[in-house]
Amino acid sequence: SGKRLRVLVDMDGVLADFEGGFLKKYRARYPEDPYITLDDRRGFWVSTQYGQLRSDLCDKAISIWESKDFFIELEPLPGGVEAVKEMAKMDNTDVFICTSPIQHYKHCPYEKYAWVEKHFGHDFLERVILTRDKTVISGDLLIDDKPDILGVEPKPTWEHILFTACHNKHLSLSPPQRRLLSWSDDWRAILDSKRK
Ligand code: UMP
Repeated sequence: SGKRLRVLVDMDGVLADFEGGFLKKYRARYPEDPYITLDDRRGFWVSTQYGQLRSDLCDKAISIWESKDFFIELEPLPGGVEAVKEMAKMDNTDVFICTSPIQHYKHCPYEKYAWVEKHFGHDFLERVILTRDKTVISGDLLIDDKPDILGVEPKPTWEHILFTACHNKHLSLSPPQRRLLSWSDDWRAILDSKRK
């Protein structure tokens, strides 16, 4: 059809290595405290699992991503920037980076824009959507590592494609939910499946 496809791509855990960046800085700042290896991560909320490990570790975990330079210094996940740049050049395709900033707004929103500028270029700032509620954003696809994406809109327009991450890799999906295993996986086929 002649209709354009709109793809929403999450940032943390999909384009930027939030989990790896967190663990590295947590261990550097709190070298005497226990930590959770990426292999042992379960559940979307890092702070919840650290709080279960030891109650004081919830606030220590939060202190890491509330710190200046946490978000800007995140490494890109393999193939993500290249895939999104390629997507953005495809015919009849509109791509947006759709990400939820933390409520501690001193550094995070600024650094998210700066990260996009650094890795995608200034023009891509037009493609950034910061929202705490992705259900009110319309699109055909939302590629996101969070298993449950809820908000005020009970029937979002997008199909959620679960991007595999350390914290969600053991989850069994209820059909017809689909996964993208990594950016080496066939993301083009997922886009094509929505163009029909
Ligand atoms: N985040 C937390 N607590 C956690 C893990 C992540 O507040 O335990 C933050 C980091 C990101 C946001 O800014 O949540 C996740 O945003 P999305 O990936 O859903 O866009």
